[in-house]
Amino acid sequence: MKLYDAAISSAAARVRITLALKGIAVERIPVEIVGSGAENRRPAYLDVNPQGLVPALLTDDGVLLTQSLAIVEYLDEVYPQSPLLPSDAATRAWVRAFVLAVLAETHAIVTPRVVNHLASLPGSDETTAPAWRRHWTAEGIDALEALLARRHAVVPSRFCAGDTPGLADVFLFPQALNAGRVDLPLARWPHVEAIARRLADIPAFADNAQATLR
Ligand SMILES: N[C@@H](CCC(=O)N[C@@H](CS)C(=O)NCC(=O)O)C(=O)O
Repeated sequence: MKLYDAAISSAAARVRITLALKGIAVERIPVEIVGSGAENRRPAYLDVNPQGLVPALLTDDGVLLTQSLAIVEYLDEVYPQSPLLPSDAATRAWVRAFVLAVLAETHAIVTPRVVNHLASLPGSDETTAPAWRRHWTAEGIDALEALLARRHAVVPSRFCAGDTPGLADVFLFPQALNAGRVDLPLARWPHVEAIARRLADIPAFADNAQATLR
C-alpha cells in the first residue's frame, strides 16, 4: 500500500496512527501542501485525489481511497486486529458523531485552502487568518469537551469511548495537537487534556503526529 502523506497534516496523522496501531507497513509518499512549493493542486496529484487533499491511500489491489475517515474505516475492516469501533450500536453512533464533530465542524474550516482564501479577501489583514483559525479550533474543541464530559459522567473510561484507544481517539489526538499550533493550551478542556496526555504515552500516537501537546 502507498500513503500519500504530509507530515504536518492532521488528517493524514489519523491514517498514520491507525496504521501504527494495527502494525501495518505502507510506503509513504510525501506531498507538499503549503507554500509556493505546494504540490497538491498540481495535475499529477489531482490524478491521485481530485480534491487535492491528503491523505490518499493506494491499496494493494490498486484502489485509490480518499478522505481520512473512509480510509481509517477501510483499514479497520480489512485489518481487524486492534478494532477501532465499539461493539454496541449506540456507542458506535456516539463515536461517529464525535469523529464528525472533529472532521466536519472543526478541522474542515481551518484547513490551508479555507484560510488562504479568507486571507486573500478584501478587508483581510495579517490578523484575520490566525484569528479565524483560533476561533473555530476553540469552538470545535469546546464541543468535544462537552461531548466527553456528558458521556464520561455516565460511562467513565480512560479514552474517549473505552479503556483502549479507538476511532474517536484517532481523531481527537491530532486535533488536540492543532490546539497548540494556534496557542490554545489544553488546560481549558480537562477531559480532552486528560485523554490526549494518555494517548501521548502510546507510541502509535506520539510517533505519528507532528507537534507537541501544550
Ligand atoms: N476531510 C478530509 C480533509 C483532508 C484535508 O483537508 N487535508 C489537508 C491537510 S490536513 C490538506 O490536504 N490541505 C491542503 C489544502 O487545503 O490545500 C479528510 O479527512 O481526509
